[in-house]
Amino acid sequence: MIKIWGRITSINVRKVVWAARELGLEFDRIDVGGAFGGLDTPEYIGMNPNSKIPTLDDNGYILSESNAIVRYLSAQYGSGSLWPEDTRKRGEADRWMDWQATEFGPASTPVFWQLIRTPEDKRDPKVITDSTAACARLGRILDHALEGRKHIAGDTFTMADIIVGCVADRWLNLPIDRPDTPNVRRWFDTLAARPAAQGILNQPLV
Ligand SMILES: N[C@@H](CCC(=O)N[C@@H](CS)C(=O)NCC(=O)O)C(=O)O
Repeated sequence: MIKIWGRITSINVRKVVWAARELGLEFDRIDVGGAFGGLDTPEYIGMNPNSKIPTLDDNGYILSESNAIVRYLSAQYGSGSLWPEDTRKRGEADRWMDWQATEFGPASTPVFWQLIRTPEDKRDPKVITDSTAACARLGRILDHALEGRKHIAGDTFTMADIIVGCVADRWLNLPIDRPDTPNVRRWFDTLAARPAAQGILNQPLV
């Protein structure tokens, strides 16, 4: 049995649940983190030393770090679909997954926290402005990459669309100014229409 630990409101848990659904895997998701708590127990820290979500348990194989989990599930259960067999196509998918983890994810977190998780009277306008501008720059980069491309790593849907799609979801649904990015919008709308993405994309931000 596959178990996924983490509340579904987490962007990083959503990546893993979406990937598992795309792969047609049966799994149990256990609510921990946020108001559910449960991340500080010795048992949980034994699985995830950072006390974060998500954590995967695939029949006793324990893995943390959302992008690593999506890579593992894709390689293990989705060779030739989520996991590109062609090494150059996989390189392309990998680079956008790393770009999410090191660029767009960190750039979008401050404005997300300010507008969604910080009371209005405690917000810092400069943090909001700077983070919004950083996201706009990265959104334009993504838009340029998607010019003439159906998906992030080429013509077919791969693990990279899940990872970048989750951060694009956050960006497109935040109440902030955004540049016009028609390629991002066209690509994102195809992701949001996928059966496995229902309840994952275009959900209320909390
Ligand atoms: N690099 C980690 C980051 C994990 C992370 O920051 N998770 C957040 C939720 S998105 C968390 O555990 N927050 C504490 C909580 O939900 O209680 C990953 O990608 O898995």
